[in-house]
Amino acid sequence: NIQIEDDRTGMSKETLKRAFLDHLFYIQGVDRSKASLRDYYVALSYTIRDRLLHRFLKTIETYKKEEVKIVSYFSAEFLMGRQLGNNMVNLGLYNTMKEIIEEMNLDMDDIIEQEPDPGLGNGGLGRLAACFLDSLASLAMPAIGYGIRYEFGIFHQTIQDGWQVEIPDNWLRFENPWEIERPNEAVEIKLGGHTEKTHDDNGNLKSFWVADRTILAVPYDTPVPGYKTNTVNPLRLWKAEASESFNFEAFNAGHYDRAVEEKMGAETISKVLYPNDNTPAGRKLRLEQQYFFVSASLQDLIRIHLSNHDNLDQFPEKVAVQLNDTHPAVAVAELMRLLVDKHDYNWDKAWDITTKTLAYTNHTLMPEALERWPVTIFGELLPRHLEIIYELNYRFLENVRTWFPNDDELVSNISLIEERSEKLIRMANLACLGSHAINGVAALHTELLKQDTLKYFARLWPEKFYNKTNGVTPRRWILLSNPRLSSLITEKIGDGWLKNLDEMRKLEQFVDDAEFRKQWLEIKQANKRDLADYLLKYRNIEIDPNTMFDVQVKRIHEYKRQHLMVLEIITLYNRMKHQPDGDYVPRTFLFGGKAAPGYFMAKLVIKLVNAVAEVVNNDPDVRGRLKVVFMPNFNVSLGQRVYPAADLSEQISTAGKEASGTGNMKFAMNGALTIGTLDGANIEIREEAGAENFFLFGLTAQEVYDRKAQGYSPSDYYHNNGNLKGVIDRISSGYFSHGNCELFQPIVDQLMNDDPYMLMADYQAYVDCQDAVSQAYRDQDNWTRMAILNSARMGKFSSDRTIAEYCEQIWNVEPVDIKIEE
Ligand code: DL6
Repeated sequence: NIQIEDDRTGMSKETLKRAFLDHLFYIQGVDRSKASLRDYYVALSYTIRDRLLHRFLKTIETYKKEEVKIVSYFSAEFLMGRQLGNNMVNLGLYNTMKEIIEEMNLDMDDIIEQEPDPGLGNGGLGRLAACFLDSLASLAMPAIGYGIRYEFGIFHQTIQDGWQVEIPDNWLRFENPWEIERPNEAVEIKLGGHTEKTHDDNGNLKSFWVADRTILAVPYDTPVPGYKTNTVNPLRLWKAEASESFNFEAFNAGHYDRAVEEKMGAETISKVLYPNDNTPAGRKLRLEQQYFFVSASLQDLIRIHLSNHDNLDQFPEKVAVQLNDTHPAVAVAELMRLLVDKHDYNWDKAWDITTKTLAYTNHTLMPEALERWPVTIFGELLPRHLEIIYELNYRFLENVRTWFPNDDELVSNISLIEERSEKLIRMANLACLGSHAINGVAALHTELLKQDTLKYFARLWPEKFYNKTNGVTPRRWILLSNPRLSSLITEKIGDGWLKNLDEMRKLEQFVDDAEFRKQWLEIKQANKRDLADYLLKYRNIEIDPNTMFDVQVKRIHEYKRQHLMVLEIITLYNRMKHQPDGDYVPRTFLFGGKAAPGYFMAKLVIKLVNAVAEVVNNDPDVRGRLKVVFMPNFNVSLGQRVYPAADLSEQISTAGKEASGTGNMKFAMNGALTIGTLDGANIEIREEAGAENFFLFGLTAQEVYDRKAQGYSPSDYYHNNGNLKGVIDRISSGYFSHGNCELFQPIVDQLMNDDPYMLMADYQAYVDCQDAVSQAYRDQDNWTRMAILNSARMGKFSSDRTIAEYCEQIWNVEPVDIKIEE
């Protein structure tokens, strides 16, 4: 009996190699003499995809057969990062494939670099969704991610003359080997029009929707494998298409242009991701996008449910829908519409099903970031949903008034409608009303939601509130990004940490082992050299790996305070100019992140960083001791290179503003020490790492609040602090702007007059803390100890822990074993 492995599923080295060459020839149509790096990338991707597919189909078949409860994660953003490396890692094929590639005299990194980084998200919220999908599959939890297949993801950032310039991200220009189009499962989406009344079978008056536009939502599935499980869950992203290729009536009547316009209009809906982070775009097209993917996803779930149930009575027992922020909050009204108008449920039963199905995660405390849709825009697009929202609100406020008589403040704040000159629908209130669970993403954040942002709902339904501190997947963020450190960890404690990050605690026993610390330090040094080589090769940026890498990478936002770091840089610069003979710890300050294209102050901060860099980096007085770099186009793949190379992680937002942060976790896991405020998950990171292994500074959230209440006067700090005055004066004088005193005046004016993010109040504490950092860094051996303890104690911040909590406490779903005959 000779057993030959199937070329599409076999996992042995010989079979993998044969399959790879086969794909090169038959998919790309080239042989080795002609193959480009892209050809190799596509051939390798198909080789890996084949091995995902039979697991994928088996997973779906098992869910159906066993009628298990499924989590559906509704998110307008999934910032997945490159697939190839991650999929090889999760299938346990990375090392074997690397051997094959090297035997063919190729380089794995060069091949992986060919994949466009799919930027279908802005930052933390979208990346969290991607980490969650990895954890769900790794924990063998039945799940589907639902979102939008944007044709253009987040823009590509270039820097010209120090300013951010945006270039469209045409990530689908070449074929995407990871997605599978499923035209048979396309869904119709209605928009616009009006409502009419009719009588139902019992003679009751009933409203129905007469829409004036129909478009098609076509699903594209990307298989998401778990780490060393057979589970491969779908990420289903919807593309908008015209319901017919052309309006033939218009076409035949000679209106060819109108026929084409309609088609293009439909496709616009999934054309581009809005590049706003923590500030809603407020555009009609954005609402169309939200409704489009929510309606398609709910219809899909209902179709799946009805394929083995007679009705939707049991829907909440089989489906848990998580709303990732308010972007999918229209699901509350849409599920009601589908149940009442399409499936003939009475209002109360429909409401029971809706609230048992939905749960809502809030990701922001910034009041301006809470979505509110003008009733006019909403009603034009979704007239029936507006009626449903009014009806929900009427019934809800009636109850509130009986539960809390004469409390007008409560009623007006908890209402779904904000009554201004222009009426607005409060999407956060809609999400709270329609969900059985509401959660924040870090302990402080959840507390502040209860005390402030969502306090009226917390008063009404305290039992609905949960905290679910965020986490990140250790597979992408340690194993794939930091192979050297991963090998060392596995050598010391085995590979159990990859499935249970708490096992990293076992590393603590090696902290007193000088040889281990030496290895640790060498790995950090090698990672720093790698980043330096990469920046030189791909961005023409030179940095010295023998300096401290002090890094802030995240979206550019005033509350995150990239400009506080600039104030520190200028402070050091001034010091070095005044005391050239001082003993300074050489530092490279590295920045990365995108600003929303319409966010003037954030773009000016980027310009400021680059302007300071230009002066500092060209000043021979500070050369070798101080360098400032803005790394253009920070994205997931650059993050994978940056986190493992960092010495110091900057987490310096104004306390009470950052919901959680997740970059803070990635840095700490990879052995960077944190300088940070008591904000978001920093607080919990410090608790875990130990206060002695964390550089803390700044006002607390309560102090920020109190200072503002007392009347905050930022210019006092300028007048009372000579160093701060020196820094501000340097900026105002045009020193960094070729004598142009106007350029950075908006930043200076804001700091002096209003300073909403309290940089002036936190300045001295930050500078002192940075001095303590320098002092600590001089003792490399002790620094390494602290770094080891940071990594060892980050078990809590695995997204596996977060997901296990959601599964148990909010979704009520269980792992499902997927059996594969190899
Ligand atoms: O929860 C993920 C992530 C948090 O870590 C960040 O602190 C928070 O700023 C971010 N929130 C958003 C909000 N966008 N909207 N809407 O991205 O979520």
